Amino acid sequence: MTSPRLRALIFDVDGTLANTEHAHRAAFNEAFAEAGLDWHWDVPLYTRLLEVSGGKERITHYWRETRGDIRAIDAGALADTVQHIHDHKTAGYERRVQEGSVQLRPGVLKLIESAFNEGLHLAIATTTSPVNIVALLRSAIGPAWSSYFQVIEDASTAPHKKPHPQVYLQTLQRLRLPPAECLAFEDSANGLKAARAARLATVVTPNAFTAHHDFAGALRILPSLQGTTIADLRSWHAAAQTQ
Ligand code: XBP
Ligand code: MG
Repeated sequence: MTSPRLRALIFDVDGTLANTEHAHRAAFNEAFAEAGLDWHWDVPLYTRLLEVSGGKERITHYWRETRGDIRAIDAGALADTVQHIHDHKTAGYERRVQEGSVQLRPGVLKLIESAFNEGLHLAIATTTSPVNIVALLRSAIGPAWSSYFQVIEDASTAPHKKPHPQVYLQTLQRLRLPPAECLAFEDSANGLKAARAARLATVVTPNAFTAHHDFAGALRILPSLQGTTIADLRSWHAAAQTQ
């Protein structure tokens, strides 16, 4: 029996396509100040908070874990307040991306273009908000960016955040492909867990916020996708099928 062919690449966004978390962190802190809160997420604290996927979930987690006053607020008011803060944060992040403070990681654009030209299906599976994807890829690739991607699953379509596999399972369902014919690309332990739970072989490219994470189960752990070719991916993918 021949081993499954590689037919699709599924990309995480934050930390994988681009190092975005410095801009997210700045946008969170700006939103806290705008809301009159004395909260400030420095790099060490944000690195820990990134273990909670999803900006709204991260805010709620921080509020619940570190500021006892959350217990006095009813659930509806809490959700409204978190949504308000997150809306301001998303606007601040979008502005920072449009001002050019976020670039694609080395090798990403070349790999996406090569994969597209070789007829591989491309997809995005992220826990970030849809406006953040548009801002990043429009700025990095141009207005035709969405023509590269057949499927996009994000925080608006997959409410269960990584390490839950929902975003990957929904991506595979929409691609109409088995996981054995795909490769996932991630930067974090939560992302790797989500992809592996969907039975996807996963290439990990850590970054400064995730270098200390446990990447057991990764197909490859690379400093970046610089120099990675489609032939490399096909070879790694084929070898993974025999394991
Ligand atoms: C990373 C996340 C997101 C971002 C912030 O997403 O967990 O929450 O940190 O974006 P991924 P939002 O690595 O899956 O792309 O505030 O829009 O959630
Ligand atoms: Mg990520």
